[in-house]
Amino acid sequence: MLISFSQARRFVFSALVLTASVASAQSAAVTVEGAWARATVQGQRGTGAFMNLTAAQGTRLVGISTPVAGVAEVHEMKMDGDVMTMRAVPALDLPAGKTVQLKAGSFHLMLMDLKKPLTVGSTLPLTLIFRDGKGVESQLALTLPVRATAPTVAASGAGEKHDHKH
Ligand SMILES: [Cu+2]
Repeated sequence: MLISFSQARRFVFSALVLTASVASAQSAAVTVEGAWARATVQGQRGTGAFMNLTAAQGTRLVGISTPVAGVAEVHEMKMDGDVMTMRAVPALDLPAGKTVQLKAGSFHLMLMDLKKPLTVGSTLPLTLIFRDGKGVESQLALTLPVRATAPTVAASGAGEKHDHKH
């Protein structure tokens, strides 16, 4: 009787600790602005997602996940001579207070092996995974609008030129 009571207490206590640590991860949070994913055209299996991220405290974006894509990666795109190339990066630094733009032609989120077409006007769930300087991971769940082009406020004219097929 006594043992089960103390076990129950311990369970409640650890549940409280867990809740508190999640809350502090969220308050150390990253502000997301202008998030969107690019709609696919027929036959297209990969696309990009874009947003502006501002971390209150320095952290790193170490991964993304979404149920709509078999593979979801943080990508970097840059010119290699005359050729635009992109590659997965293991982590993207988000310095404290500095807005990092994920946009076409630069860093972006790459969704590949899509399980269904992304149609304009729909939404998709996407989770950002961060790891702070102490190695503590936190997640931020987003719902991204699917659009044909970048929101005009994002002023990302390069988006129209970027072909995201792999
Ligand atoms: Cu890419």
